[in-house]
Amino acid sequence: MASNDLKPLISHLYTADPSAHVFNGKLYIYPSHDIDAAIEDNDNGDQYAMNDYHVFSIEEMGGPVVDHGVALKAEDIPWVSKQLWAPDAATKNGKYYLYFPARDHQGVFRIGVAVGDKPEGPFKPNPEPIKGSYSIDPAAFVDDDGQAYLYFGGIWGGQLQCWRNGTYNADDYKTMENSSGNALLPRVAKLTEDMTEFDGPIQGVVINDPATNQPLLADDHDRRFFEAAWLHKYNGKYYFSYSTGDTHYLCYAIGDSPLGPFTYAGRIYEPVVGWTTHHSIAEFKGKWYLFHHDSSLSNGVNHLRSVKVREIFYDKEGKISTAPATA
Ligand code: FUB
Repeated sequence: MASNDLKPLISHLYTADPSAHVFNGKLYIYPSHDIDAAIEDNDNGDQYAMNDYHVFSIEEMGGPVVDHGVALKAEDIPWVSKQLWAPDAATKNGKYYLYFPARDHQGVFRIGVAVGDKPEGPFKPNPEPIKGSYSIDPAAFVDDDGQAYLYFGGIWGGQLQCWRNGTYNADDYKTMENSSGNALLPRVAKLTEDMTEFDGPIQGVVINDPATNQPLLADDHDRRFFEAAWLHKYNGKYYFSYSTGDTHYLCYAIGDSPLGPFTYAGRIYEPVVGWTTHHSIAEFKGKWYLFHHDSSLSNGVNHLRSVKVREIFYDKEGKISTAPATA
């Protein structure tokens, strides 16, 4: 189990799935806003019944966390029926973009985008989801050359298994994930210059086993992708990190291109209190941080989570550790 001694960053609300970015020298956190809708836990994730987003900011690590209030709510998004799950944000062309997954009126998860003039919002949602989008957990990455990418996907309740062939097949929901062969791949697509549509095809994000240089297998539950994609860049390399879901690890893989392939590189974090684990990684004022959540504040209620942060470190080979290198 990961250390649970960290204090939640936010304790007046339940928050989860923190996506952290530095905009204009300030650290912003875009989390899910957990609520108790009195729905019993199931593998479909119905208990995660969130219906708005708050944005938070921090001037100095360890200093006060400012809640900027509601930045977007479900009732203002025409295509959404329910479940505003893990969001992310990006900036380009002087605008700020909030990417979010939710179920449409047919119960299918799609990814929407909302646009604002300030990092904290408010954000105005586009009336339709991103064309061709599906599943959950969008994570945006803008490379140094200005090209933006959106990573996404989540199996089980996140419905990625319904999109094996690029079109929605509701019957595939019950298989939850591949039972043999290669693991289901997270997805990535380039974003258009205006950041609101996919530019080109959706591609699978290949995570290779370093021992075989072949994709990770479906039965490798300790290492295969489940949900919570995140992409960051360190020393010219691309780090793709994610949750292994039912084995509750945060893992990462390293590659030479934002489109992959990536090579599995290890675990960042051990299981926390609560079923889900979901994170982001950001550099702020010269230090690197892992933002994540656990359910310790709610005494273990899976859908009532709290965002936490801890510093992380890289060794000489670029491997990530939660402890400083000793030599
Ligand atoms: O918060 C709802 C879902 O739980 C997220 O989309 C997943 O990543 C998991 O944290």
